[in-house]
Amino acid sequence: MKLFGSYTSPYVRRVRILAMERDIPFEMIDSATESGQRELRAHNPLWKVPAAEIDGVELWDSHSIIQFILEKRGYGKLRPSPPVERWRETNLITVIDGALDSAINAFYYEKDGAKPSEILYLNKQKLRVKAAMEFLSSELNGPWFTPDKNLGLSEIYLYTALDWMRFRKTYPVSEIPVFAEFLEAHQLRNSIAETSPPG
Ligand SMILES: N[C@@H](CCC(=O)N[C@@H](CS)C(=O)NCC(=O)O)C(=O)O
Repeated sequence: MKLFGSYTSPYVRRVRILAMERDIPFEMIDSATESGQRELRAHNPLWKVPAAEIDGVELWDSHSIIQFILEKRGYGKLRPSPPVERWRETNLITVIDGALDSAINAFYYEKDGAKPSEILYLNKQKLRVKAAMEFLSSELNGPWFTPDKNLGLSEIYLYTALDWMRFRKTYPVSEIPVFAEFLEAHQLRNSIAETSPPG
């Protein structure tokens, strides 16, 4: 697999983790470099990462890439979506993605000097992150979302979102015991430790 992405993106990291878990070798095209960004734009009309080329197929979203890998390779030792609670996991993933989209959006606007006190929509983005994270913390049972106590997609997505928020200081993850415990419980797993954001 050819994977276009940055080493800091939480969306890219979920794909890197899954690829490692399912033994899929991949070549990273670093979109943070000028040439990598040029290549990304030539492959993906949205200019977003991750994008991938696998078996001659071009894919432009972490969900599509992950579903493609799971269809080809199965879940292996990962926890498949629970049949009974399948829609609950779908909703958890929607909330994780929504929180991340808003947190990333707010992060870049604030980096460019925007102030939440002056831009109502920026303030709403930050409040949405807070509401989503509170919901997610209430859905956890220790470091797991399901009684299975095995790593599944929702746990991988939450881990990568929390670690990005901690890294970019966009949400006080370490001050929330349930999230701090969650990160600590999973941090030593190979695929997680080896994909940590740099620095
Ligand atoms: N829904 C997409 C979201 C991807 C996304 O937002 N990626 C960010 C990086 S973390 C991006 O490429 N942003 C570039 C931009 O907005 O200009 C996915 O799941 O892959």
